Amino acid sequence: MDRRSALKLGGIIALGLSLKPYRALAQLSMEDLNKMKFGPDFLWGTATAATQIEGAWNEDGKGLSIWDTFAKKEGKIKDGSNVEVACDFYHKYEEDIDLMASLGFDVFRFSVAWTRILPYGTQYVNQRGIDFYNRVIDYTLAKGMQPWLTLYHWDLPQLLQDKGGWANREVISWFSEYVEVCAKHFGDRVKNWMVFNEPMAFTGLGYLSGMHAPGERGLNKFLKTVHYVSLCQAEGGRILRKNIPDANIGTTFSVTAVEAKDPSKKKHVIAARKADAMFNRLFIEPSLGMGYPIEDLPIIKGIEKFIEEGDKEKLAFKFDFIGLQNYFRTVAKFSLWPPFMWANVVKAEKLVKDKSELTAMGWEVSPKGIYDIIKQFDKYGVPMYITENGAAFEDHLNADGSVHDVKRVQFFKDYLKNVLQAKEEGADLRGYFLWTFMDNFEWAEGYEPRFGIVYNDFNTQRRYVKDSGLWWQNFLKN
Ligand code: GBH
Repeated sequence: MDRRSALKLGGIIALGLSLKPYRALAQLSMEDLNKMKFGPDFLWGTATAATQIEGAWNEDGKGLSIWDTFAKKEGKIKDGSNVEVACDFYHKYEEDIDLMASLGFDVFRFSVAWTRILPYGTQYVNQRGIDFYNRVIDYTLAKGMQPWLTLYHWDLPQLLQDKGGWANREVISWFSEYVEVCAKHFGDRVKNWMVFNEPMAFTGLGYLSGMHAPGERGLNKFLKTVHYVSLCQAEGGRILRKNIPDANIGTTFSVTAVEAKDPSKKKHVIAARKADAMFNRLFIEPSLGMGYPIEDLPIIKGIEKFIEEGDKEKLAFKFDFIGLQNYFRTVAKFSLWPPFMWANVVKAEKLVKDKSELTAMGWEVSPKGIYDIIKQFDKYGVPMYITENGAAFEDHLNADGSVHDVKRVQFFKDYLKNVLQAKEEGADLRGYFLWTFMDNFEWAEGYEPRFGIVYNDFNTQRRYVKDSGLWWQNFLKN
């Protein structure tokens, strides 16, 4: 190649680099991933959920949740496991919170099991359930961490499901009662609240695809749950505000950066717009007073028949923050299946060169996706936290108690660099909570996928800090 064409080529490459922020990121050295770069007030935490860790499924007056019953149905959980014991956090919470604190986290995000507080769903309050969360909250505070409380992480009381669950409009009063009880008992010490964990996931997987509890399928039922859950989302916010005026109130969303399979083809672009409306916009936009994204997602038009007078106003609530939960990006394409949607996602294994680039969940490692989705959500103008981000990889526990989870460490570094990039470009991002503290019950996947920075031996319930946990400890002490 002569000098002139070499220069020209260099210029083209340089232009490519300057246009793509992610390319530039590759030049960041490891030392650049310094905790202080995120700012002195940025919060670092670990996240968990009641059903996934607590166990003690029928202890101290707890009622049955839809996951207690669903997990015991034939063929619902991949490894045939259930949630009776999980990580036994119910009895081991002191040890676990000690460990979290020793790793250096500011925040412990956990969820309350509705069925410990109100075993029958409504009315009778179980004091022993209240006592348990009081112990967890007090211990967290005593260890110098902030408790961040999720009200609902997918474990509806079975007795309420028997009456239709989230597809029954009465759920608004059931949920309101539950929120009120939690606010009254915990609001003096808990100042950071999340109403829901991923409404799209528990309505979509629970009432549309049927892969999660309660395992129902059907577009109409799903649309009902979308509307009633949206009303509960805002109502939950109002109840918290009324009871705890100084609370920081939010809710969390599963989010994924959506790209078209071929951006030059209109049919794929339209499919991507639909996928984005479905996965990312369905629950946040009504809360902002924007209504449902029906125009970009015609398949949900049927939701209108469930909207009653006065609902439009009730859907809105001014959240103090939103929690973004991100694992992978999505590539969408035109598709004849499913009918009326005419859009589907490209399977992750088709996006990668080989399987080693997938996590144990079969998800594509796609760090730039978290940058893209933060930038997209920043446009809504609400302060943001990453309330979940992490990965499952196969782990091996060595005889000396070590777990060399190299891939997980790399995953966190790559995603964090992209989070930092978005923050440095001005996104209103205030904290990052990883998913998750220890290996736990991964819903329909059972106990096989390990997401923890702490390894759990489910036979002995012994915890072992993985290399990723040590990496975090080092990063946080900086
Ligand atoms: C989170 O779900 C959960 O909050 C957590 O409990 C879980 O353990 C963790 O991640 C790891 O899986 O819109 O219906 O098509 C995140 C995984 C990604 C699952 C988005 C639902 C959307 C399904 N979610 N996905 S849907």
